[in-house]
Amino acid sequence: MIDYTKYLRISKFPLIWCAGCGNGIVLKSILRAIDKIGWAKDEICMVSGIGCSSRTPGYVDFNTLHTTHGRAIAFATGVKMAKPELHVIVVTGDGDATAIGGNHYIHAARRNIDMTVVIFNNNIYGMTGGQVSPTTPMGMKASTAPYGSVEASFNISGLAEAAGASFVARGTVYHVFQLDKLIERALLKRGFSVVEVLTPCPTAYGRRNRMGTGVDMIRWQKEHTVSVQEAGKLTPEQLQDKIITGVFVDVDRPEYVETYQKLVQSLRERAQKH
Ligand SMILES: Cc1ncc(C[n+]2csc(CCOP(=O)(O)OP(=O)(O)O)c2C)c(N)n1
Ligand code: SF4
Repeated sequence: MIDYTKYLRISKFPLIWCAGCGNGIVLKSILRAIDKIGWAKDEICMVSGIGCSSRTPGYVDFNTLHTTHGRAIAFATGVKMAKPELHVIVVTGDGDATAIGGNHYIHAARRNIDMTVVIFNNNIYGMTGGQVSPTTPMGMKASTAPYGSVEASFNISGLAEAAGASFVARGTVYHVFQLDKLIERALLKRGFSVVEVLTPCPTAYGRRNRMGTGVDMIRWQKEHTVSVQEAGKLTPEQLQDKIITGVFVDVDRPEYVETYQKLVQSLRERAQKH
């Protein structure tokens, strides 16, 4: 059994997350994956933007950066370029990563820079009280959509896949054993890896949409998700109200820092010859 306290900044507790919030489940899943891999704390840099989920680096005893809203991947890119030996992990919300930070998200995937982005997708802006986010499903309520959102929502895993990420997976806090494995695989993948985690926000999303307690919302995940393997056997009608989980992409592509360093090296050698 893992000793979580080894990885936590106990002085920062109690944490700010509401009762029934799924963020703590994701945090523990990340810690179990790191513990299994066996990385030393100082080999890791965890970066976040702003949001409830983005408070995560405050609670862990790695090298950590709590940056500005939407800019976690941009800061993480700088860290990885300056210190390629670090294992860079970004923890971010659906709003942070795909609204204000959407541009950084797609271009980091396109570059295939070696980092892992764990997106806590609670379908809402939790920290600021429940504004609509790019993943709020159409028809669901938010403080800025009191009659239901009229916008189509993003498939944020699909977006990373289309943009060129090396590893893309979606899990839930209900399927926690699967989540541990998805995060472990993403951390070990060389290149840009994404794990989208569906996690309940009972306070800003569930309450407004009458989804019950955090436990009810986790039960909802159990009933409304199917694995990629199962999905292949279902008709479009059967899939209509289902969210697909599992690994969508696991490919090897040239990694950005390595490609950049090779270029620098070849230019240095050329300069020495002349
Ligand atoms: C430039 C800027 N714009 C807006 C904000 C306000 N703000 C802080 S967190 C946040 C939304 C966070 O939502 P999300 O990323 O989904 O994370 P969650 O809180 O749901 O985990 C916003 C709009 C800010 N801090 N900075
Ligand atoms: S507002 Fe939502 S996301 Fe934020 S801590 Fe509370 S339950 Fe979690």
